[in-house]
Amino acid sequence: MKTRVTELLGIEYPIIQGGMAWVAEQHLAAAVSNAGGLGLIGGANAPGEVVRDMIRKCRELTDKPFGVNVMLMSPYAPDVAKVVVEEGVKIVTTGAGDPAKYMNEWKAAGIKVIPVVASVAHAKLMQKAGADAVVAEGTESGGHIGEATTMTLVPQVVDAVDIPVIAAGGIADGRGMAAAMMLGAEGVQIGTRFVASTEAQVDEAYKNRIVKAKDIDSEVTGRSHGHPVRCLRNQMTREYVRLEAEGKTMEELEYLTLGSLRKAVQEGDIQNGTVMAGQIAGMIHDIRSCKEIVESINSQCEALLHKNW
Ligand code: TUI
Repeated sequence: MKTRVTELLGIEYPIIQGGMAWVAEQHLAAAVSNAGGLGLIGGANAPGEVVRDMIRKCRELTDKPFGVNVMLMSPYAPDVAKVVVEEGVKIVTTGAGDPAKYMNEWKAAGIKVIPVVASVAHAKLMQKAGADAVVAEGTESGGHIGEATTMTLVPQVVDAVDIPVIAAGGIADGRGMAAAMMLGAEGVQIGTRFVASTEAQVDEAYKNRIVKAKDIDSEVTGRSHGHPVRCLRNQMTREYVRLEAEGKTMEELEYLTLGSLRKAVQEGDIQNGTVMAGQIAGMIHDIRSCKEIVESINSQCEALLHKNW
């Protein structure tokens, strides 16, 4: 399947791995890139030097293209923005904010810049600022989310910009990918399905929580604070949502979320930790290699798009 996204990124399949905090490190990124998709290293809240180290280690694991996601709410975002230039990274995606102030420096360095957007207005701004493509991320996604669904956001962004659109949120198999392509997307970004992969350096308890998740297990914390985060329901989210309804502020509830993603990803504490995952977790029933995931999604998608209805 050739699209402007495969051409732009020099990849075989238009499948991009999400730049997930604490999850998207060099082993996962290299595995997705080696499978013919685009692996991403997630800068998340890590200092620039930690990201530099992950980039160098990823180069040892793959000679295929890979990228870095710069999480713009991070206090280290300005450092990470410099590190990607110094390390000669060719592809950068951004999340959780507006990357406009880095755009000129990145473009001058020959970096392909792909901001993640959650609205048409932001997509248009990004095109004007020189973005090479955008990821239109629906509210089905795990982690920090916007309001619009993938089904409604993708076609509206496709109509609003000329650059290629990559769909994200709620996609974990070839059916979801085919649907996204029918909405006008030229590629997909996938997160949760890659967490439940053999190569993800994530505690088995976290992976198994995704495998066991049901359709209604998804919860959003922080809506009333203007910082909605989607994860799987557990003891922590129940407590958070209860206290949030009582009017507790984000600062008052920080004791529940400080370091909580690391707790879940690295220690496997899926009751007190934050188990970020998208709404599609309920459809994921097994842990598979990145190669199997990428190839099965692509082949199922191609078969569906060629079907004579
Ligand atoms: O960034 C994400 N997802 C994330 S970041 C993250 S790290 C984190 N950890 C704990 C609490 C909060 C965050 C976990 N998941 N997705 C991309 C994304 N970007 N979704 C929505 C947006 C977005 C939202 C508002 C992009 C831009 C924006 O406003 C634009 C502006 O003008 O500021």
